[in-house]
Amino acid sequence: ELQFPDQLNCASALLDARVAAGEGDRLAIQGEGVRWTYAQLQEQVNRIAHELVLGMGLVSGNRVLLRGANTPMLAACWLGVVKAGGIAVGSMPLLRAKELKQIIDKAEITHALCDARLAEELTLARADGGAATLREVALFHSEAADSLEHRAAHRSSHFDALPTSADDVCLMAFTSGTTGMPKATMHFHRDVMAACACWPAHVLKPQRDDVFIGSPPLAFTFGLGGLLLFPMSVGASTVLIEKATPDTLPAAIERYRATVCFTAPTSYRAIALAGAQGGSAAPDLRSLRKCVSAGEALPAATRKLWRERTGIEIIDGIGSTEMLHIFISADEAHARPGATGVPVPGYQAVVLDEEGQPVPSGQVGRLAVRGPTGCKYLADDRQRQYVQHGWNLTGDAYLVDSDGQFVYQARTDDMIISGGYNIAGPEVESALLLHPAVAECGVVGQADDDRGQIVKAFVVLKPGHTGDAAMTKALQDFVKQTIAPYKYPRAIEYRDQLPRTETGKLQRFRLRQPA
Ligand code: 3UK
Repeated sequence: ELQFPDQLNCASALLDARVAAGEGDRLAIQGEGVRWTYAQLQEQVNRIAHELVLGMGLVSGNRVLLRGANTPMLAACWLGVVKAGGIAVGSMPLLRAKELKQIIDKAEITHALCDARLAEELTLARADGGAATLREVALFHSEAADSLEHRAAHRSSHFDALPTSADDVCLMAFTSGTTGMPKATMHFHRDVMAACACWPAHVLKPQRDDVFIGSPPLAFTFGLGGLLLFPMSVGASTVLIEKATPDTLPAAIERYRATVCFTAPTSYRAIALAGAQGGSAAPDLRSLRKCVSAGEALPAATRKLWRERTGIEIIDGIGSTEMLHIFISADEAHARPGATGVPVPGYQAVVLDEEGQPVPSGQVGRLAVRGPTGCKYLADDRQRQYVQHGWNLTGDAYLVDSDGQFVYQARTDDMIISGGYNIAGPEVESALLLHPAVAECGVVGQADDDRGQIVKAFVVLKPGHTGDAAMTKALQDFVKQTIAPYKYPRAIEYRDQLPRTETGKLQRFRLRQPA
């Protein structure tokens, strides 16, 4: 049972505690042209907190929009907002004015800290009196005299954290919202500390000398935990780079001698495949010690490719914005290809049928979890569907196998029902990815008069292969030999690339729409 004091400010508990423990000289954050120790980070955070309170009139509980690609400055803003008693509301860098306006209205945002290079969409969101709750905006990464850096530089580097209570909200994270309006999930100061005390402590087991790196935006809780909160919780350091794509991440790992990497399954696959072609020119990834995958299911073929490229067994984990971070996972020693793992200590998980009763092992049902973090939507009717009897009902279909391993099937609304069979698209994808000609693929159900739905695969081929009838036949035969034959894709369409979110998730709803 995790115990926290009634008065708790997580930014202070993570940052000030390090400096107080005499670790101020240790490296905390690196980025393009930036290398801050914990003491330097604390100074910057304190100046920003002061500017928020004294210059921008922030009071406890105000919601502050954070907008920027991953940089040390964005991280300092997150900590400054929370230390000042505000609520940090992240936003994905690619969001447009319309989406920003929705977030500002929904979360009743009063203040914004925004990277000057991304200011345009925010300005557009405020045009014609839009986003009216937003009163104060400060821009950073700008030379202007009124930039956040300049304003903060005049403020004191000492700031006592607001004495927030453990169950004050400190973070509002928006779900990606593939259907309907984005939902805002709320998390308390205690949730942040609980997330640091569960999965990292029991599964990742980072060390003080680790150098974290990766691609997920800080606006995505996978990135916020993996690239900011978890390294701080052990006094390790983190590297925040703006564009961590499969093209740039390997070179950054080499340059910063990173030891712990967080990214999505497709990114591991793309890096491994490029490395296989690059020969001796491929970046040196030997500094890596631990690699974490989340966001979507990790195909067995990707796990294997990565092991061949780096010798590292990927740590898979399922987490969600609602639960804050990872709740089912397996460390390197317990990793099993095709399975996500077992509940992280502190969490319980069960697989339920339509009536909410646990299903026998081996049967597919809806995954329900509970633990020290959980779902609390901001003003949303979907709350009572998501949380029932204390259990968080995820939208994921899972089964538990005879070893007690949780095996991902599909999003419950992505299950393909074809000729009376339930078919999980990701299983067909995993089979296709084992074929040497396939670079990437996505499998969805396509309406069909005869069968209700048929399995349709969208395939990106590796260079040097052609998507012709012979290839289609070869891929179909391959799937029939790899998994139960009835699951084979009756239709295959070739694409140059697949639609993905900023977090690396395949956008299946876009594959389902006619081109
Ligand atoms: C899917 C996975 C299979 C699953 C997230 C780690 O992805 C995160 O949060 P989101 O709210 O999406 C949650 C949904 O994504 N998913 C995530 N990880 C896995 N499916 N295997 C996995 N390992 O459908 C889940 O319901 O965007 C992940 C930490 C924090 C996060 N927010």
